[in-house]
This record gives sequence, structure tokens and C-alpha cells, in this order.
Amino acid sequence: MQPKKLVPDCVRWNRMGFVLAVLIVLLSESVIQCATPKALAGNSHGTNCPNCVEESSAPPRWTMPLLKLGEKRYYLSIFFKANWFKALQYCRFHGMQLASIQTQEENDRLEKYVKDYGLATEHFWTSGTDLAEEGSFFWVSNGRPLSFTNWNAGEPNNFRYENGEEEHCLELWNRDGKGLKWNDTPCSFETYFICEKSDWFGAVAFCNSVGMEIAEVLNVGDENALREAIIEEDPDEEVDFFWIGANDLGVQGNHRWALTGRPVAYSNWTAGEPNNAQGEDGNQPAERCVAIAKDTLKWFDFQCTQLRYFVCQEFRDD
Ligand SMILES: [Ca+2]
Ligand SMILES: [Ca+2]
Ligand SMILES: [Ca+2]
Repeated sequence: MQPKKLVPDCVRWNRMGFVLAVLIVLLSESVIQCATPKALAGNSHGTNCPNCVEESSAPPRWTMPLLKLGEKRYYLSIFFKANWFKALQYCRFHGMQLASIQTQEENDRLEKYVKDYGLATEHFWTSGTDLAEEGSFFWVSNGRPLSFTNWNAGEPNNFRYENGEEEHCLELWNRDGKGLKWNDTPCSFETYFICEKSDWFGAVAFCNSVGMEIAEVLNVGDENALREAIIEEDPDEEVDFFWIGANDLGVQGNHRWALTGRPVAYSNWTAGEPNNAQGEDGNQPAERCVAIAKDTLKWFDFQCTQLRYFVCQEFRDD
């Protein structure tokens, strides 16, 4: 017999450690109070989480841990269907993002998993869309254009339906028995979807989606506040680093803060960083995003596409 559910799914998700963000709330310039996503879900979102009701008949969430495929961590939403916008919102609410598929390898791994799991004939939303410009698909989760394509034959065809709706959202669908390939389909269609753990860009988007910004560390006071937030979150031992907003995506070596574009004045680099390392084979993308070590709060630059925990904060007045 299943245990009776006493808490909304959103809250339980957080308790089970699925939440990737630590949220800190700035009360004034120097006094910062911590609020974990757990608290956020219980307070501001817990009473009106749009997906909690729909999930009420779903199997217990803890039977579905994050799926590790290659470097990525996925959550396959197979307990309820949603249109593309709601799927996007759902992933973000849980500190994740709708999946982006950037290599054939990633596609193959998902295909194998979905098949092994008995879901080979289902459709799954990804973050791909051409809503901004017809025919120009990109991954909305990270803003990047498609780095490879895997369309079913004849797709994308932007089919126009009787009600005038066209096809602007990218789903995975084994249409012809030739594997989990891509199709453009109306964004209003309701289907299953795949969330993935956030990279730096997803962290920025998540903070934004809850009315906050990715953390800025402007002085020692901010750093101490960050430490408290991280301690409160009590991440497991596997977690080493947290994304913050500093990056040199604009000009190599010239670090700025994500939200304001202000140059990084205060910094706390560990010895030898930022080193803009290129990976072992020297062919990895440059390291342009900054994360802080959980224990020392020292700064490191990493590839922005790496998947990490992150810290959000409320907008500053100054
Ligand atoms: Ca289209
Ligand atoms: Ca289509
Ligand atoms: Ca580095």
C-alpha cells in the first residue's frame, strides 16, 4: 500500500534533494537572510503551484530519481502531459530546464533509455522552438542554435492546422520506427517532456523565472551571506561548486556580472584561476563562467555548459 501523501509534490521534491538552487534574500545592504527553495515552495509557491493538482494521482515522486546519462542529469516527466509552455514552467519551477540536445550522443542515450523504459512510442518536449523566427530553431533553455539536427524525414514542415496554428515547438518522436528523431509540432499540444539539470545559462533563467537574479558577490559581506545560504541548503557531498553571476562571455579575461553588466571589482579567485582551461585534449570550449567552491568560497572559472548548483538573490536596490 502506498503511503498517504501529506505534502504537495513541489515540497517533497525539494526535500528529496531535487532542487538545484539556493535562494538568498537580501534584506538590506549588509543583512542577508537565507531562504532555501524549500521555504520558497512552502510559502510563495506552495499554495498555488500550478502543477501540484495535476500530479495528485501520480505515483510517488521518489520512485523517479534523476536519471544520469553521460554528463547530464534528466528528469523524464511521464506522469502527466503538458503543453510546451507549461512544461517549460514546470522544469524551471523545479530548478531545471527543458532538455536541449546538443550532440548525437545525447540523443542516442535518451533514445535507448526511453526504449528500455517502454516509452518508445511516446512524444517528449524539448526546449527547441522557432517561435522567435519561423524556420530558425534554437534551444530556448540556453539560447543556442541547433548544433546538430535529427529531424524525421520531411520535418520540420511547420504544418498549418485548421484553426490556423502552426508548428513551432520541437518534440522527440519515433514516427517511423527509425529512432527518437525530431518533429516540429504545435506548442499547445500536450505531451510528456524532459527536464535536465541546469548549466550556467539555465541558472540565470531559473533565477529570473522566480523574480530574482543569479548571485552577485560584491564584497566580503555578500560572501558571508552566500556561505550561510549554502550551509542552510546543506547540499550532499557530491556538490563542490555553486554558479554565481560572474562571467567573461563578452570579452575573454574581462569578467562582468550577468544582470547588470558591471565589471567585477571585488573577487576571490583561488590560486591559478581564472585559467580559462581548455580541457585535457585542449579542444574544450573556453571557461567563461564563475562558480564558487562550497567549502572555501574561492572562485573558479568553468565551462558555462557544466551542470552545477547555483545561488539566486533578490534584486538589489542600488
Ligand atoms: Ca515553425
Ligand atoms: Ca511537423
Ligand atoms: Ca578554471
